[in-house]
Amino acid sequence: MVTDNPDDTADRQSKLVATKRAWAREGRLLTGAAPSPERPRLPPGQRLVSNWPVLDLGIQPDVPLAQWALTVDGLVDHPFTWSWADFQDQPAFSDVSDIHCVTSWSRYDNHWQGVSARHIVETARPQADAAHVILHSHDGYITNLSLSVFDDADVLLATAWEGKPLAREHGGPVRLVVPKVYFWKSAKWIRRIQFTNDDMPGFWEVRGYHNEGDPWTEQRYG
Ligand SMILES: Nc1nc2c(c(=O)[nH]1)N[C@H]1C(S)=C(S)[C@@H](COP(=O)(O)O)O[C@H]1N2
Ligand SMILES: [Mo]
Repeated sequence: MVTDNPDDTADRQSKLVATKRAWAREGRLLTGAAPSPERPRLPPGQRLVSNWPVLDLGIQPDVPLAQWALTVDGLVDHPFTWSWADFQDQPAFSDVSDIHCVTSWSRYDNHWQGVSARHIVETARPQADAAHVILHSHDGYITNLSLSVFDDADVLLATAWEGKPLAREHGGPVRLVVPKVYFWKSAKWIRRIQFTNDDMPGFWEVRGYHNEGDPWTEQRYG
């Protein structure tokens, strides 16, 4: 793994983390609006952007395809590790979905290509007691989802966005995309998908952010 400017990175990272923890303490951006019966496309407190901001801890790992691997393990009948070539052999999946980031920007109509989460689930075959999915990334980032949120028709491991290979700054070669929850749950530079019985709150979830992160009920902090 190659890291850009490690000195800057540590500094930026601690400032960003301090700011985002303060937002959580203050309940910043919460509208307190009553949930509307029919779900609007734009969740409460969000604003639409047309660019695509980059948000991470300042470490953007360089993962050469020759070294790239994805491990799927934990409470599954069929744990496996795929090389990049193995990943390319999986059924292709594409979808169009919206991004909602907890820092209040949303971006509509992102065209994704990759491998569906449902294909991962079908291949790995989670055991009856598997209830959570823990996502591990090359920058040390961890986030968690309930299995039912991961196992949804619009969730994928994305390798391309708008027809082009996913840029490194956005999590390339492969990132998770989970459209129905805030974007911090969409792990960039993913390397391991672990199925568990016990939940394991991740980087932001232990720093004041909500465990589930539903944008329509403003599960920003918790
Ligand atoms: N590995 C990893 N994944 C991550 C993050 C990170 O720091 N590391 N940041 C999360 C956050 S807070 C957001 S909003 C989105 C941002 O993705 P983008 O930079 O492609 O917009 O990635 C999420 N996934
Ligand atoms: Mo975020």
